Amino acid sequence: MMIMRDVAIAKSEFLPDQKAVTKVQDYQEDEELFRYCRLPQIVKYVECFTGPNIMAMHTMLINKPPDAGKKTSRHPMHQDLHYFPFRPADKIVCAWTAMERIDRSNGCLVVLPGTHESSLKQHDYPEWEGGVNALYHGVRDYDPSLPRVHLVMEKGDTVFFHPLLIHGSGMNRTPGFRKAISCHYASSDCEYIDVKGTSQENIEKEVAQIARRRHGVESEVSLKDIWQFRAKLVQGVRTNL
Ligand SMILES: O=C(O)CCC(=O)C(=O)O
Repeated sequence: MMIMRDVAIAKSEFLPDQKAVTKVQDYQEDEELFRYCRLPQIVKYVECFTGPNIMAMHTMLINKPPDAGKKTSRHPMHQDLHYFPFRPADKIVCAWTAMERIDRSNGCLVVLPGTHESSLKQHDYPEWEGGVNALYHGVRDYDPSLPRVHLVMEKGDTVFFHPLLIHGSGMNRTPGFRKAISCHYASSDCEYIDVKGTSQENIEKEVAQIARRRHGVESEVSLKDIWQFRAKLVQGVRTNL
C-alpha cells in the first residue's frame, strides 16, 4: 500500500508524521478493506457501467486532514481518466463512499455536471502558493463559470461517477480527518493504450519514477505495467486488463 502525505503537514516540525496521512492507495491486497470493493450493494450498480467482467483498478482510503493553513487539503479539479491507460472511458466507473457526514466544512466533493461528455484535458500541477500534494494534477484550463455542485453526503452514501467528470474537493476547515473510501472499477474487456505522445505522458513519467524508486526497478516501467500489477478481479473473468 502506498501512504500519501500532505505536503504542508509533512514539513511541519510541530505535528507527528501520522497526522500528515492523506490517503492509503492500493489496498487491494488487504482483505478487510477490499471487502468494500466486493460489496453487492456497490457492485450491482458498477455492473450497469462495466458489464459482468469487473476489475478493481484503483483503490483508495482517503483521509483528508485538517488544513494546516496552506490550503493544501484541497484537491484540484481533475478527470480521473488522466491517470488511466485503458479505454473505453464509458466502461470505467468510480464508487466513492462517505465514511462520515461530508459537507463543505470538511471538504466535500465538487463536480462540474455534464463534463463527463467532454474530452480528456491537459493536466498539470496547479500553481498554488502553499504547495500541492504529490500526484494532485489539475485540469489546466476549464471554464470557471461552469456551474459547480457540492456533494453533501451522509455516512454510507455513495456516488458513482464517470472518469471524465471534472471534480475535486475543498479545504478541510474542521479539526477532524475527513474519511472516504473509493474504488475505480473497469470492465476487464477494456484495452490498455500507449500514452506516449498524449497528454498523459507527464503522469506516466511521474508514476513510473515513483514505482522505480519504491520497488528498486532499473528498467523502463510503463503506466500499463503499473495498472496491470494493481488490477484485481472482482467478478467474472479477467479477459484483457
Ligand atoms: O476525496 C477527495 O477529496 C477527492 C479524491 C479524488 O478525487 C481523487 O483522489 O482522485
